[in-house]
Amino acid sequence: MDLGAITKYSALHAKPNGLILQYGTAGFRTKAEHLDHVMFRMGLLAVLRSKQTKSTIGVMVTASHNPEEDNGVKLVDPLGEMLAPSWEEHATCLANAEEQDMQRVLIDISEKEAVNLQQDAFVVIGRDTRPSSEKLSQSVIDGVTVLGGQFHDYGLLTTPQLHYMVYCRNTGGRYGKATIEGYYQKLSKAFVELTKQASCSGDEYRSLKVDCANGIGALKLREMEHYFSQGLSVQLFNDGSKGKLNHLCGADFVKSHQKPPQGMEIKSNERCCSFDGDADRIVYYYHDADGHFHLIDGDKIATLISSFLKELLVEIGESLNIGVVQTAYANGSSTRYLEEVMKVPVYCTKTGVKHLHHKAQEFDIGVYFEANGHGTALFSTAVEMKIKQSAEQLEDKKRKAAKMLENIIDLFNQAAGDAISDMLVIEAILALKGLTVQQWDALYTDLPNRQLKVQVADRRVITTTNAERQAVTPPGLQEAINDLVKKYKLSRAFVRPSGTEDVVRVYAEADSQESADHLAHEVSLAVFQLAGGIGERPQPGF
Ligand code: NG1
Ligand code: ZN
Repeated sequence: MDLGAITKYSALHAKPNGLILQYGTAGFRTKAEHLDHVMFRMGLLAVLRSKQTKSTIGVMVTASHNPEEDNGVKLVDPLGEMLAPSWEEHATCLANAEEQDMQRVLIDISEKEAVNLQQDAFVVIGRDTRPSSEKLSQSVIDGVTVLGGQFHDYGLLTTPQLHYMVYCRNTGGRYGKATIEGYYQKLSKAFVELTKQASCSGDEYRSLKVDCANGIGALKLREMEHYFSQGLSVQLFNDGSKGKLNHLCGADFVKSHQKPPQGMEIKSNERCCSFDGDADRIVYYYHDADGHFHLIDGDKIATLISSFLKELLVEIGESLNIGVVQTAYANGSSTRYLEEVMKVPVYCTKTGVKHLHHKAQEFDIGVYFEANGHGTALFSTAVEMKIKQSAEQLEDKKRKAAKMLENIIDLFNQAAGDAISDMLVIEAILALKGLTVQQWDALYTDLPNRQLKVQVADRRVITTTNAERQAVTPPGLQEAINDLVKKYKLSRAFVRPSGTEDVVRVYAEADSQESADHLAHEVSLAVFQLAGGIGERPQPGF
């Protein structure tokens, strides 16, 4: 380590005094102007992690669905996963070290993790379309270079594309080529082969409106469009040419407001979807003939996908174990449908895709989705081999099903939830099954629900257990929630501290929207009273 050079460069990316940030579920996220030192230091940390794992490490500069003024950064581990927990702690320590302590913290991390400093390091970098992202990713590069790491800057990428690049580079090219064309070709080839099997044709099945949140998804979808245009025609909205990133549009807006994005004309029964700002989330929706808006969230996406995979397995005659992984935010109707009708086992983990991803790896086929539309399906290597063999050996109908499954395996981004990849999977399944968006929506009816936020002095006073479905502290809160839930039919409610915002999140569902709204409000009041609410008391009405 050239300590002199580190000190010199670090001073050019000086930390504002007293600023404390936490590496949360999605890395660091805050106002862009506070992040320069964090970026430089994450460049340093990525080099250490790369040396330790003897693998390529990714650094993504994005704040996903947050407002345009925010930014963020997260590190991507060798197989495309989120950073290992002990390194998240190192990231927090390094980001918060005052200028004079930074070197010591860096040396401490190397020693604790037994990093061989002589080892080569390679880091790949991607960024979203925020005005602040280019300069911030340059600060990451400064950090990488000052520690002697090699790097490749991919420039503008969706978050899942960066995960894909990392995965490809660390699997010797077996998974795919670590280039943007490699990504487009791999996915499009699988999609086009898959949709060739569909008997239904016509524009109804083959056209889709996409709200790109004025983000990177628009750029990448436009580049990719002609690769898959024989199977699907996409019409892009909120493509960044005028509107502001994530403002009144995008998957997070549509999901949380349960209404369509601005800037998109929707005719009745047209199939529409929204990406978020870094294109790792997707939700679908449509207007029915009466002009009512219907949201098809991550839970219904998981249901469509897992049902289809199960059907294919039955056709091939393979009894592989398939599991669906959700969080406490999954709509109760989806869990019931999957378990009771589909007979697919469902598991609940804490919020944050790393928890879902981890759990999904326990199955031959693990489908995981957050209700907000972030998810994918994972296939074990053994399953992939088995399916490839079946596709060679089986006869006629079985062979066709095995071929489809083979294409689906290629189409899913195994490294991360990916809006583009999920969109193509969904479009293929709808075409193959001849399902309209309304028929898909009709699989089950969502229980009305409401999500609220409560401001408290210190959200860490709330601790939870049972995959965040029960509060352990503060004392009395869970009892209060239990009493409130009893007042409503088909009801459920829970609270948890957000990992990405300084708020406590409240979720409630019940047999009617009115009940869900009331319950959510009453639970908010309980949080406000028992967990140190600040500011104005939560008011009823939304
Ligand atoms: P927090 O702020 O911890 O609730 C949110 C989402 C997560 C996940 C992360 C990362 C909800 C309720 N929470 O986390 O699912 O996507 O952001 O972006 O949607
Ligand atoms: Zn995102």
